[in-house]
Formats: sequence, C-alpha cells, structure tokens
Amino acid sequence: MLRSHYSKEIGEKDYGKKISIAGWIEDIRNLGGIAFVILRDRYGRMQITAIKKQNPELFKELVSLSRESVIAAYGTCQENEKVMNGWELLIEKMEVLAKADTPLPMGVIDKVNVDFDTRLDNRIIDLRRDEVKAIFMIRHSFIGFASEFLRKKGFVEVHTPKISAASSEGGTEVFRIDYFGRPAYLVQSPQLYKQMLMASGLDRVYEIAWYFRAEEHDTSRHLNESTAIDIEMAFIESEEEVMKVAEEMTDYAIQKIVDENSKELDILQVEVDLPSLPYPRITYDEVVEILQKEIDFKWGDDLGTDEENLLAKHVDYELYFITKFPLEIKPFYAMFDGKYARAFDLEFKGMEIASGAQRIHDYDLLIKRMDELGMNKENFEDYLKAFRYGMPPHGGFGYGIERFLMRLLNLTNIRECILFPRDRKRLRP
Ligand code: AMO
Repeated sequence: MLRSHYSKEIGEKDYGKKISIAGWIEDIRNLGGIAFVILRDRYGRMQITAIKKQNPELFKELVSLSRESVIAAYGTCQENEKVMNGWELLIEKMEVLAKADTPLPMGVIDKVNVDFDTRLDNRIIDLRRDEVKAIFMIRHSFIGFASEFLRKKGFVEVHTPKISAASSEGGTEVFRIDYFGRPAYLVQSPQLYKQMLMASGLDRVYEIAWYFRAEEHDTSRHLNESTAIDIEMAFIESEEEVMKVAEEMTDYAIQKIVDENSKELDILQVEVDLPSLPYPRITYDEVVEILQKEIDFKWGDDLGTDEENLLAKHVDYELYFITKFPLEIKPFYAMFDGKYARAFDLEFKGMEIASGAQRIHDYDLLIKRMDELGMNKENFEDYLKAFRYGMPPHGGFGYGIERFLMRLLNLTNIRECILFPRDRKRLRP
C-alpha cells in the first residue's frame, strides 16, 4: 500500500507503529549524517527523518531527489515533540513515484511573488499552495452546502443541454459552434430549459450550471466560461418567494462554511460576518435617488460597476437585494407590473452575485412581449411549446459561484475562483 495514512490521520495511537505516507517533497535538509525531508499531502505536512548509517543507499537516493518529486515512504512513526505535528517518520523504505523536473516553473513555498499569469500558466503547481487550495476547498463546500439546502427544500438536481439552437440572454454574447453543419450555440445559461421544466411536474429544480458568454470585456469580475447555481420554482405568487430561497441558501452556506472551513478561512485570513436575515431590499427607484445625488444617472440606466460601488458606499449592509428593475433592462422572460420587472439582483459587497425574477408564464403574454422586442419566435419553438400545455406561474435565479466566492473571500480577481479560467486572452491550460 502506497499510503496507510494521510498526514491529518496520524496521532498518538500510531506512535511506535509502522506506517506509510505519500506525497510531494517540499524541502530537504541534508545535515550529512541525518536528513530531514518535509513531505506534503493534501491535508498538511510531515517530517521524514533519514539516518545515513542505518541505510546509506536509501539516504543517498532520498537527499538527491528534486523538490516536488512524489514519493511513498514507509517506516516507524516516532514521537518527537520538537518536530511539527509531534512525530516524525523514521524512513526504512521508499518508492519514488515521480521525479520532478528542475527548475520548477514557479515555487510552491517560496514567498517570492509570482505574477498571476505565471500562476495560471502553471495552475497545477499553483494549486499546491495552501492559499490557492483553500479557495477550492471552500468552493467545494459552497456548492455542497448550497445543494444540501436546495435538496432539503425539495429542489431536484437537473442537467440541461449546453449546446442549443436558441440563445436565452440576448443574441450578441454567444459562442457560435458548428453542429454537424448546422449553426448552434453554447448556452449562456440554463434559462430556457429550467423554465421549460416547470411545465414537467418537477416543479422545483436546480442545476450547477455552466455559462458560456462571448462578452468582450476583460474585467476582474467577468469570465467567458463561468459557473452558477441556477434554480427555478413553480407555483409562486411573486419574486419574493424566489428571493427568500436565495437569501436562505446564502445564509445556510455561509454559516456552514464558517463552521466547517475554519482552517481554510484562517489560511486566507478571512473573517466572515454573518448578516442576519432577511437581507434588506432596496428598490431600483431608491437606488436612482441615491445615485442621482452624486452622478448623472437616469431612470432606465443599467447599473454598472461604478454605480454598484457608489451604492455600496451608501448602504450599511454587505448583502442586499435591488428590486423592481425597469422592464427595459431585464430579459424578455421577466414578469412585470407596468414599467417594472418583477426582477431582482442580489448584491454582495457592492457586486451583483445573483439575479432572478418571476417569469411570464402566460403563453399569449409571452408572445406579445417577444413581438414587442422584435424577437424571432421561430428560434424559440420548443421553449414556447412548453407554455402551451399547462405552465404554472414560476420564477428562479442564477447565482454566480465565482462571484460569490470572490466576495466572501475578499479576492480581487474572479479568476482566482475557477480552476482554469477562460477569458478573452486565455484558452490554456
Ligand atoms: P445573469 O446574466 O444576471 O442572469 O447571470 C446570473 C449571475 O451569474 C453570474 N454571471 C457571471 N459571472 C462571471 N462572469 C460572467 N461573464 C457572468 N455572467 C453572469 C453573476 C450573475 O448575477 N438567466 C438569468 C438568471 C435567472 O433569471 O434565473 C441570468 O443568466 O453572478
């Protein structure tokens, strides 16, 4: 067996026993007759101690290994108060599983600053660093806890197509692909499918979804390939019911992350203030009033980064909703009352992390709305069909996973929150 224990599993119970550990060599200190090797596995670090006169061959091989080579080491786990973790492995046997080339394209423990592009070009090595791994452990937790919450509330996990004949969020920002000679798109969101599912009887669904958006802007908060938690729920009377799910899911996930990811939050030096429920609701009209005191902003303008930042300075909360947006700045599927869409954004520290709405469920109204917007209904044949045979009132939201993490962990670039970011310049690795 290459590994009998991970670093975190070893304790007093193992002192004096034979164990095998495996991982990456982080550091080697060769003092001549004795050598100390720091081995790293996914949970932490361990010390291996080699004594030359006990096994000169093994000693020689071990100290000649390059940093970040992978080994499995077998020996006695010995108590030693002076060593990290309170024990060391007195090595008796070793298997070299993979030698690392030298020099490394970037350091793992060196405190030297490497620029972000070098880090992303060498993402696999970058991920060996504690503060990078911590982000992805919290990402893993967030998705797990959000799913747990939604499942408890009766949401069924679904997976909808990512290749589609129609685009949901507007025409220009799509990646076109050649589908056996026919034009097709990578979906911008599961919007059309999750709505269609509301007519299926599975009246609460969620998806951990991929968004593909050919947005031209190259910013610290946009990706061309991003992930989201999308939900859709039927038999609602207003968007308030959807907002309640959004805020309770956020609250549940943050609480659980605080409880279960304290190690990672410490590594990232993040202190989380859990805001109380319900999160404040600020109407778009109120936002306009606030903004107009400082900048030229007209009713009907969309909120960009500058506006969101300015607004955040005027509200005392970290998490809040903006509600009742002008219909003209929301997509065709949003339900409305006069000039207001029943739509909302969830803001976290001055950035939109989710948006949602009650939808139009009445077929005739939907057709009227699409005609008003000059949309080509032929492209939406399957979507529209779902509205003709019994579509209950419904609504939902799309919740950006990277955006949430960026704000929770106070990271300045969204690319930190996805393993292999895709942006205008980056198609590799
Ligand atoms: P929207 O377009 O607002 O709504 O997207 C929902 C959320 O997804 C995240 N997001 C992004 N994150 C990173 N890079 C991007 N390019 C990007 N685009 C979107 C944001 C955003 O709040 N169908 C609707 C949702 C719904 O009504 O259910 C939609 O896609 O956090």
